[in-house]
Amino acid sequence: MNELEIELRYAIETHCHADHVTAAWLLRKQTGCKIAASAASEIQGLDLSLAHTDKVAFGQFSLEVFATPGHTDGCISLFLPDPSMVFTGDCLLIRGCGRADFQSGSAAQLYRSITEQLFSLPDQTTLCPGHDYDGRTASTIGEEKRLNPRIGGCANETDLVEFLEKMQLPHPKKIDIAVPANLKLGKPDDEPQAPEWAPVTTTYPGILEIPPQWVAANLNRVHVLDVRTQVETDEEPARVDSAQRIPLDELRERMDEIPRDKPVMNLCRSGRRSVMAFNILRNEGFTEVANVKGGLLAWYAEGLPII
Ligand SMILES: N[C@@H](CCC(=O)N[C@@H](CS)C(=O)NCC(=O)O)C(=O)O
Ligand SMILES: [Fe+2]
Repeated sequence: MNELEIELRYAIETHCHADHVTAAWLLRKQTGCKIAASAASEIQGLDLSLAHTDKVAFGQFSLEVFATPGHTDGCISLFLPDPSMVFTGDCLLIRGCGRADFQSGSAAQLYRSITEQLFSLPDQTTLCPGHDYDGRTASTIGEEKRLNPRIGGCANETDLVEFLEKMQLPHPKKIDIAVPANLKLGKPDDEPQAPEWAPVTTTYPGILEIPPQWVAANLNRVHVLDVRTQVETDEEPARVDSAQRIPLDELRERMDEIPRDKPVMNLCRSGRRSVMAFNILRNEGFTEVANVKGGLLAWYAEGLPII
C-alpha cells in the first residue's frame, strides 16, 4: 500500500467469518485504518458499528450498507453506486450462496436478503463475494439472477430452504479457530514484533527496505555493503563512509568477507541491484539485512554525507 501510495481507510467485515481468520487487526496495526462491521455481528473492539442504510465515505466514493442477514444474522453487504458494485460477503456467492446452518443463520432470511435487496440492484452491478472456493472473483447481479443454481431462475423460498437443508455440508475445517479469533478482530495471541535491529518496511515482493536517512544517522550500528561494479565506482568514486565494496557479480564468492556482527545495508546506484544482493545474502543465512531505498541517488538527493 505504501508503494502504491494507497491510504487504507477502513477494513470492513461483512460478518464474523467461520472459515478463515480475518487480517483486520493486523491491517489496523500496520496502517491505522478503522475496522467496521455491523453491531449485530457481535465482533468486539470495532471502531465503527454499522447499520442498514449507513454510508461509509472514502475519497469521492461512498459505500451504502445493506443489512443482508441469513448466513449469519450480522451479515452486511456493501453497495457502491458508481461504478455499480456490490460486496456481498457470504450472502450471495458466485453460483452459490452462504449456508445457513450455524451462527444463527436462517435460510428464509437469506432468501429475503437476496431477493428483496441484492436482486433489486441493477442487473449490470458487479458482484464481488466474500469467498469463492473455485478462485472466481466477480459476477454480476443479472448473471446470478438467471444462473445461480440455488436462488436464480424461478427459485422460490421453499426451493432455497430445502436446498440448504439437504446439502449437509461438513462444518468449515477451521470453524473452531476462526469464529473465536474473528470475534476479536483476528488479533493474534502472539503479536508479531517489529524487527528491533532497524525500522525496516517490507515491499510487496518481500524485500526489507530501509530509508537512507536512517542508515546515515546510524552508520556506526550497521555495515553498509556497496555492490556497484568496479567500472561504476571508478567513474564515481564518492562513497558512503565505512562502506564495504563488493561488486554484485563477486558477491557469492566473497561472502566470507562480510561481517555478521551488524545488520547489513545493501547499496547500489539506484537501489535495484542491491535487491538482488538482499536475496543472495538472505539465502546465505543473513537475517538482519535490508536494501537502502533508492540507493545512492536517493542518498545524494537527501544531501546525506559521502566521502
Ligand atoms: N470447504 C470450506 C467450506 C467452508 C464453508 O462452509 N463456508 C461457508 C462460508 S463461512 C459457506 O457458506 N459455504 C457455502 C458453500 O460452501 O456452498 C472449508 O472447510 O473451509
Ligand atoms: Fe461466512
